[in-house]
Amino acid sequence: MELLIATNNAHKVEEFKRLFAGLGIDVFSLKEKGISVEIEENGTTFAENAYIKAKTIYDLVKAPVIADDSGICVDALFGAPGVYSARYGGEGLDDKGRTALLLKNMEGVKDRSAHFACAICYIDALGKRHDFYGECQGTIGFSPKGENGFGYDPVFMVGEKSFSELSGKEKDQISHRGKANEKLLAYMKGETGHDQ
Ligand code: ITT
Repeated sequence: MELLIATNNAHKVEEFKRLFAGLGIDVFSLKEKGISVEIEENGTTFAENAYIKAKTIYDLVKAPVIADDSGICVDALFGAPGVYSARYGGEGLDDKGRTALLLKNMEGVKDRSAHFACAICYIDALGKRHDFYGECQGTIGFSPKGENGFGYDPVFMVGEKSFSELSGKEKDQISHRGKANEKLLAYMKGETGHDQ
């Protein structure tokens, strides 16, 4: 089975390729299939945005697609940046800039609890939509730590370590994306009648 990942984020592609490795599903990125589209993510929930991305690409290829919409939700910031994680602080900022802004907005804040959230939308070969969701609880650190991962990983602490201080495989075992994907794989296993 071929599965297309409807994302322009190379880090997500890398994580999904790892999560599907050895399961008999050939995972392709949009780039690998020569598809280049800017999709307006105007939903207000992770699930809505994941569906918008998956449906846009499904309509182009009419083949199985998954999309991921994810972000970091900080309790003391009333859930921000949340669905706006990729656009936090506006267009001019990169991962480092957004992370620095988050740390600035958390200056002097005692309650540092936060979670990463991930909605995966799978549209199957027949065009039917399936939604999966995963979360990972943690805290916001006081400075960036570690070199691995992407986005807010350097400031997202799970215990003593940031996501960026974990190996990819260690992150997969506890991450929001890993958990949502586990549910997707369990669904696919039922769909095909064998392990995926
Ligand atoms: P696509 O929409 O093309 O998939 P994107 O990067 O714009 O790519 P989102 O709209 O889902 O993806 O935004 C998610 C943002 O949340 C992402 O850019 C990161 O800043 C952050 N994020 C999500 N998952 C993360 C993770 O595992 N580690 C660190 N940051 C993450």
